[in-house]
This record gives sequence, structure tokens and C-alpha cells, in this order.
Amino acid sequence: MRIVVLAGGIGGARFLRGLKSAAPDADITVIGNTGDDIHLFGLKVCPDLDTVMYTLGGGINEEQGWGRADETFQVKGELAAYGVGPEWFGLGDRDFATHIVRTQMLGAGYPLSAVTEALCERWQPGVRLLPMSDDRIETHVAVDVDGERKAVHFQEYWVKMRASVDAQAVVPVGAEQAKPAPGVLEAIGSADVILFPPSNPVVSVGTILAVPGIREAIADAGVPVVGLSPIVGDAPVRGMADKVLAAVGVESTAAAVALHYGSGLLDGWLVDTVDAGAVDEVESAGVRCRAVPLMMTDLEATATMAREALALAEEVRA
Ligand code: FO1
Repeated sequence: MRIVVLAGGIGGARFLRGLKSAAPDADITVIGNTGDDIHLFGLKVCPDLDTVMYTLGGGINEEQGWGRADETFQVKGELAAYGVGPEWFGLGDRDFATHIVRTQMLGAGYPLSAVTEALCERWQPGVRLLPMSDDRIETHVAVDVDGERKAVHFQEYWVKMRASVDAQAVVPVGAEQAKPAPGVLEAIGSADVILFPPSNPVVSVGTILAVPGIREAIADAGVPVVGLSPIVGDAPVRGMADKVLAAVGVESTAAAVALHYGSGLLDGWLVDTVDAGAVDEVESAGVRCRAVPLMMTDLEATATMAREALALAEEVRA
């Protein structure tokens, strides 16, 4: 079975670990969000691609969900001693090596998709990891600070500001001119199932769908498209998704996120058992919906979620 997954960072990566366990023989292609990418210290950092690669390759810091296990921060300390920031973004020594290799290869003319493939040679994530695009796309967030509106990089909003002020708008800068990376449309076109993991619907899955051609290819693929709600009990399971959902006028409920994707894109939607009351509303919008436990507490719970998603896909296919 060929499965395509649109993934952000932590939520997407952990779901993929469960999916691999639930469907060990599946051929899985991951289309990764690159809107969170940032240039720091002259290096290109791709947090979501790296989170997927390290999580599936066994190198992730499990507690944090991002960055490397057994990390040290000597380089960060040395940069700070020179007064070179930003200090609010924690790049560790081991992680730095990834960004150095990536930046060196990009400088030599390789596209991000080829660089990602090369990095995965080391990590062997057991999936085909594709960036959504080889073109530069950066998510910016409009905020009002001291009565003035300004746009900040997504990482500044998320990590430095901790989403402490309302997001007025979320813009994937560069997306309109971008093209899907090689292999992306082909993977969607030959998929048997397409899954949206419990990733952020605005800044992760939403940014991938903003690359011209990807949303259309998924809608036209003619195969089941099933998503898992990242909102449980009217709050994001992780992160501050409610802030960016509000910016696009979507309530933080499992049903509202399904309706935001819409029945033109989504065939099936899983909500948590605490949101069982949302099932009827989602089904009346033309999306098959089931309530199952959606907390990724351990590998077995996550694999069960993946099995439920695949079962719902078969149900809508029938
Ligand atoms: N998240 C934080 O909350 N603080 C950090 O200092 C931080 C550093 C960081 C470095 C590399 C990397 O790959 C991810 C990192 N993240 C950090 C996570 C990241 O900012 C976001 O959680 C994702 O972009 C959202 O998907």
C-alpha cells in the first residue's frame, strides 16, 4: 500500500512512527512542511524536516520532540560570547552539523529535495521524505505590538514570543510562486491513501496545501483522504494551534478544523472520544467521522490511531 502523509514537526513525526508500526510493509512518502524554515548564522535550518528525520531515524530528543538526543550547546555559547544571536533559538552542536551539511550542499547547487535525500542516507527514516517545495517559502505572522502591526518570522512568533499575542494573519511568503518539489505530485497521484496527521492545520498542513498544485492534486487523487484532529476537547494537544486557527477565523474545535479542510478535500476525520459529540456535525458536512482515542501517549496508542485512520480510509473507499 502506498501512503502519502502531509507532515509538520512533532505531531507529524510521532504519528509517522505509529504508522510505520501499524503498516510495516507500506510504502510511505512524507511531504514535509518547509514554511517553518529559517536562516540563522548563515545556515538553513529546516525544523520540520529534521524533526521527522531524527524521530524516525532514532536521533530525536524524546522529551522535547525536536532537536538531537544527548545534545550540547557549546557553539551556541561561543556565538553568544561574540554577541551573535538570536539566543532564543536553541541550536545544539549535533544539530548544527545537519545545518552545515545542508547549507553546504545547497550552496553547491543541490536542491533541498536532493539534500534531504542525502541527509536521510544517514538517518534511514524508513519513509521517503520530500520537502513540499525546493523553493524558499517562509511563514510570517502579522502581530500588533505597541499599537503597531508588524510581520515576524513564524519561529519568532512561536519560540521567542510563545504565541503570547494574537496572530492577526499567517502568510506563507513565497508560496504563490513556488512549485511542488520533484516527486510530490507523482507520490500523490500514485497514492492509495492520503493522511493528514494531527499536525497544525494552519502552519503545517495548511502551508503544504498552499503550494500551488498540491491541494488540487490531493482533491483530484480519487483516493481516500483521512485526517486526525490535532484539537482534543477544544484545545490543541500540543503547541499553540488555537492562536493561528483564530487568525484564519477557525474555532479551536475538532469539528471546525474538519470543516476548514472541507469535504472537497477530506473524506474521513478522526476525533478523540471526548469529542464524540462532534461526529454528527462533521458527517453532516459530508466527511465520514469516527471518535477514537487520539492521544499519542506511546507507540502502541499511536499505532492504534494509525490503524483507525487506515480502517476509516477503507470504509470511505468501499
Ligand atoms: N522550539 C522551541 O520551542 N525552542 C527552541 O529553541 C527550538 C529550537 C529548534 C532548533 C531546531 C529545530 O529543528 C527545532 C527547534 N524548535 C524549537 C522547534 C520548532 O521551532 C517548532 O516547534 C517547529 O518549527 C514547529 O513545527
